[in-house]
Amino acid sequence: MDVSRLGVHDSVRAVCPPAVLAERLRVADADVSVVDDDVTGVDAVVTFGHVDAFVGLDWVHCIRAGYDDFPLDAYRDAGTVVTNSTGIHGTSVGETALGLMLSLARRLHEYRDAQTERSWTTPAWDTPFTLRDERLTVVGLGTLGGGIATRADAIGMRVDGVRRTPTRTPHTRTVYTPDRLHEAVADARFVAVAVPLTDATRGLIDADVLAAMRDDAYLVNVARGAVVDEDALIAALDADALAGAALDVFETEPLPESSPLWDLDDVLVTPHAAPLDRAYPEAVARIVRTTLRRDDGADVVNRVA
Ligand code: NDP
Ligand code: 7N6
Repeated sequence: MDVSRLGVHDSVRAVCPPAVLAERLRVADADVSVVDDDVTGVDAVVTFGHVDAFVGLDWVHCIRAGYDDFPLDAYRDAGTVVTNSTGIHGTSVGETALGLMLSLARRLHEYRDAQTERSWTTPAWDTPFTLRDERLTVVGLGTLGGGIATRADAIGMRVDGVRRTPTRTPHTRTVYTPDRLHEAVADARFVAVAVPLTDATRGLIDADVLAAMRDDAYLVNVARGAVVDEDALIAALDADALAGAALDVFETEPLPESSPLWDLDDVLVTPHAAPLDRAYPEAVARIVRTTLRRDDGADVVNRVA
């Protein structure tokens, strides 16, 4: 890609200081600067979020895997190439999801809560369990789902998955297509959601899917809040039709102070932080540098528009 002036948009501060990412990109053959919403001085931007002024630039690189809030048709109409950062979150989100499942099974969150009260408290004898041999269904088996499946398999969980392409992926036993979602979740102790937010996945985990899950099952959502019907989830938790949940993403972010999710014992709330990692800027920079070096007309990496 022939880019001589590359902007790093302020919004990347959601994962690292913009200057840090700019520094990583300076090794590329382009003039790199940190920019706000005024992008008149650059040909391309590396950004966390969409800004209308980006439409019409040569290239916009999103430092996230999810680009559901980017108006792709507008970018296409303007001839702006858009790329994303899928491929870099398998280890970080995989480890976070495993950590959340371990906390729920081994009751680690309870111990930390008790510690803040200086209270030496053990749980009811029959609440802790081990993840070994427990069933996990991962909905979406790409970078995130693969990262979760790999780590769950490594500690002896029995991993199934759901994706549109009906082929098995490493570390999974059975792969279901979305039309068999109810069957896929029915026996799982954990259901981990790792699909992109699209028209097909909005509200995918609805009241019916939650009802198809075991009463002692936990929902883990590291994808996008709107993939899960949050009211239906809260109702299922209130009715003890689910054991709990670990949620990194929400329909409204930050999660409003009034949300009942904050107060539920077996709900772990993390602030859309599952992939945070000091290595994040370098991982993004590797993708961007690869595309910057392409002058052979080959497809740019991770192109979504
Ligand atoms: P990938 O493109 O690598 O994987 C997406 C997977 O979802 C593929 O296995 C795809 O398989 C499957 N899929 C797509 N549509 C459906 C559907 N309708 N039903 C079932 N499966 C489906 O994306 P990533 O793993 O990199 O990221 C996934 C999403 O996770 C991102 O779009 C983003 O929204 C979110 N994310 C959240 C993070 C966080 O901070 N919590 C961090 C990173 C990502 P197939 O094509 O065969 O269906
Ligand atoms: C960074 C989150 C993604 O889609 O939502 C994530 O990649 C990024 C804090």
